Amino acid sequence: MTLTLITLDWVPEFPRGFVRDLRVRWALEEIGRAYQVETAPMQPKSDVHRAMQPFGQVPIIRDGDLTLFESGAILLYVGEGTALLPEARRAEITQWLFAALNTVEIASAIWLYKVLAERWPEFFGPPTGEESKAFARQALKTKLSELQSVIQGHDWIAGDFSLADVAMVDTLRVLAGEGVLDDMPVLSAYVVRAEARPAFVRAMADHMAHWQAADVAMARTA
Ligand SMILES: N[C@@H](CCC(=O)N[C@@H](CS)C(=O)NCC(=O)O)C(=O)O
Repeated sequence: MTLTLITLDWVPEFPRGFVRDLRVRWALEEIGRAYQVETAPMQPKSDVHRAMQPFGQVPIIRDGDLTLFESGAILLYVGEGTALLPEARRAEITQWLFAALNTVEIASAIWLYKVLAERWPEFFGPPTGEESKAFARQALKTKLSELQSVIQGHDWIAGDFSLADVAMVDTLRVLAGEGVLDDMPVLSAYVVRAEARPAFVRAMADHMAHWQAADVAMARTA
């Protein structure tokens, strides 16, 4: 069955060569898997696009009945059972995949957005100052309201409570603490619901006890 890769119908010059469909194309080339390409409009985002990717982004793949977004999840999926994801090294490869996307790409994005804002303020907002902070906050709020639409009417993000909720809620908690979710009742309730889980309560108690013990140990050596 031919896999379908969905990318944008158009982007300006500057991201060409770096749009994340590239990493999916690359993996598919490595494993010799044929694919066809479809496009989703860059602007305005279509309902069909958002039904596949709630943030209106790419890449997305369709493989039979399955539609999948997030480049990391797609790489894991297409790598399954191939030389790109040998079973013996699955955990290690997953670790480095997350390191790429969550550690290196986050640091890269923090820097890159400042550079891009200097070059193209019309796309990325002013590079510094309060206006820049307001622009970043607005971009974040857009993502959060898209996420809110996904969670609306559900307790958890993907069926029953799962690792996806552990990761998503722990990412949202810092924003809740900063008041960013104050006007987002669905996300606020999602965080509250998750934090009420006995496992979360136990984990948090142990987490805080650990830091308390560290303070005591440090005070002893001071
Ligand atoms: N974490 C996502 C990021 C996706 C992403 O940022 N996609 C960009 C292209 S590389 C996009 O679709 N931008 C258009 C938009 O945000 O409107 C992934 O890895 O798939």
